[in-house]
Amino acid sequence: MQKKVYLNHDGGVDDLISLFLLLQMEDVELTGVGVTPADCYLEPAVYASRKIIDRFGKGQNVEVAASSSRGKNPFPKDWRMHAFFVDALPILNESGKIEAKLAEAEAHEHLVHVLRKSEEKVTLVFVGPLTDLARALEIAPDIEEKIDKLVWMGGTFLENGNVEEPEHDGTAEWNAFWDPEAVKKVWDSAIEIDLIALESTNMVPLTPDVRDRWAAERKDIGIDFLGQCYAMVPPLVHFQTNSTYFLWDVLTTATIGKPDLVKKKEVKSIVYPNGASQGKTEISEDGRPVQFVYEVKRDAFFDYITGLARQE
Ligand code: AGV
Ligand code: CA
Repeated sequence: MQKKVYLNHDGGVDDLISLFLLLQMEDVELTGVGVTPADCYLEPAVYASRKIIDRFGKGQNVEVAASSSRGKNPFPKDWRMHAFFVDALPILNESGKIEAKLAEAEAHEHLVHVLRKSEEKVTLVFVGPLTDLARALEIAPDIEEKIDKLVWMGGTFLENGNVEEPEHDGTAEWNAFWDPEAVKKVWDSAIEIDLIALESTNMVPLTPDVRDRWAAERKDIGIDFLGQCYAMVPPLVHFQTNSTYFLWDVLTTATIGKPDLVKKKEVKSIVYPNGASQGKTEISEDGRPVQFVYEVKRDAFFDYITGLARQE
């Protein structure tokens, strides 16, 4: 039987690749996609999503819903531009038309509709901020029982997160920082959470050897798509900077198709909803349980996503 999955992403390169890879997983039924204008601009991210479904969805019928959510702390513009680059790739524009449907509802309402009409429980994959889930829970608390679990790329228990912004102490991860109150709202629910935090994503940086491998196999159209997308973002070469790219969301998505790529353990965690540490997640006895991913089989992960991408 296929596992039902709903994806909410925020239009980065690894977000759009996550959509592409979910569409390739045979044991996954993708029930819908929401797009949050956090680490992207909304319009190109929605277009790119619909074009990826058309080009690589093998006829699957998946609706895309645009989010009306706005975060407290906006992402840097340079990063948000990536969605324009992916949307403009010739491979996504060859047909000259878009068939995948744009939902009439806003993304948080769309999520409610999809969950309410599903007979089975649905796994939520959020690879951006949690705003749409928090808003969905607000207007429809009944959806909680339809959620199998939430698999979220976000947070960290490390001393340093990846936010480098004025008025912040640097302890948060960006998806949590964009809307810390949404994280709090979700933390206060009873939803089971798999947390793919920076501890594990730090183990899968984009490196030149990975790019070389995709370049060597570029004759395959799916691998070429990976290579083209990851040509837009800076790899880890000599040292890590604030812009260095990791496969954050792709690791998160890969745990859906191949859970044994990672190791998890239960920890209890709280989140700081405001102040200089806003968005910081912390291990605390007073916290709620999360299944924390702390280790990745790095080579097996890259083999898995490369194999999934291959079209022939
Ligand atoms: O914090 C990681 C999240 C992931 O969902 N995003 C990127 C991934 O899609 C924000 C982010 C942190 N550092 C970045 C980010 C960077 N250097 N470039 C682009 N986005
Ligand atoms: Ca993201």
